[in-house]
Amino acid sequence: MRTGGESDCQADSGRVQRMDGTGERDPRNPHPEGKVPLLDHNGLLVWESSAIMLHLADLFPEAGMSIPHGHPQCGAYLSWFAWYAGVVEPTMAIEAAGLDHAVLRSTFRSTAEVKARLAMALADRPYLMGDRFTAADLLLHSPYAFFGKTGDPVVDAWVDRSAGRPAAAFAAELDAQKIAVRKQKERARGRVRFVALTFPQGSTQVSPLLLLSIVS
Ligand SMILES: N[C@@H](CCC(=O)N[C@@H](CS)C(=O)NCC(=O)O)C(=O)O
Repeated sequence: MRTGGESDCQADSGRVQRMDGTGERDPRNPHPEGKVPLLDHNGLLVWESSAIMLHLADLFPEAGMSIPHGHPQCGAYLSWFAWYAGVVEPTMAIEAAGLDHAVLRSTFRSTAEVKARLAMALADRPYLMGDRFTAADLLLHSPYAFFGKTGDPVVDAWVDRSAGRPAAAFAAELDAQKIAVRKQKERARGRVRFVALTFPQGSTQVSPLLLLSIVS
């Protein structure tokens, strides 16, 4: 893992528009919708947490975070990423908005069904893909590490396992440092950070574990 110094990965901060109307789109942010996270890999832009994680996990196979094509588990591995974007985030947003409609329930299901699905997947294994922590765990556990656990003992134990890794502490420390620097520089109201990871030309030495800092 690279922790700074000669690191060839750069995490940039900036402003985003908040849900409550405060904040503003940052003209320096190349995300097509002005959102975060965004990965800039030698000019290749990748947006959406799922796509960013898949890309980085594939880019650094030596980190052991991905399941390659052709592997018997690659179908499940890929599906968890799409399920996060297509089911987990929408159900959380629908619940937060207090909405209930047959179309929404049928299309996305509910946060309770998401929790039950995770509990079923984790009933006989410590991580989604078995004994090994992968980028699927990194992505899927993140909302619960950030917004609060589920109350289901199996799922919550997995959240603790996933959030308790040294890389999570590293990412939290990185975040804390960046927030401290930002607070010193900029005290204007309604300004929050965006984080874009930038890989200079030809870089190969960046750990995908840094990703936690941009999803949390
Ligand atoms: N599904 C997207 C969600 C991205 C997203 O909504 N990010 C929020 C911050 S958590 C944001 O950038 N909000 C600013 C805005 O909506 O303009 C992902 O996983 O990348």
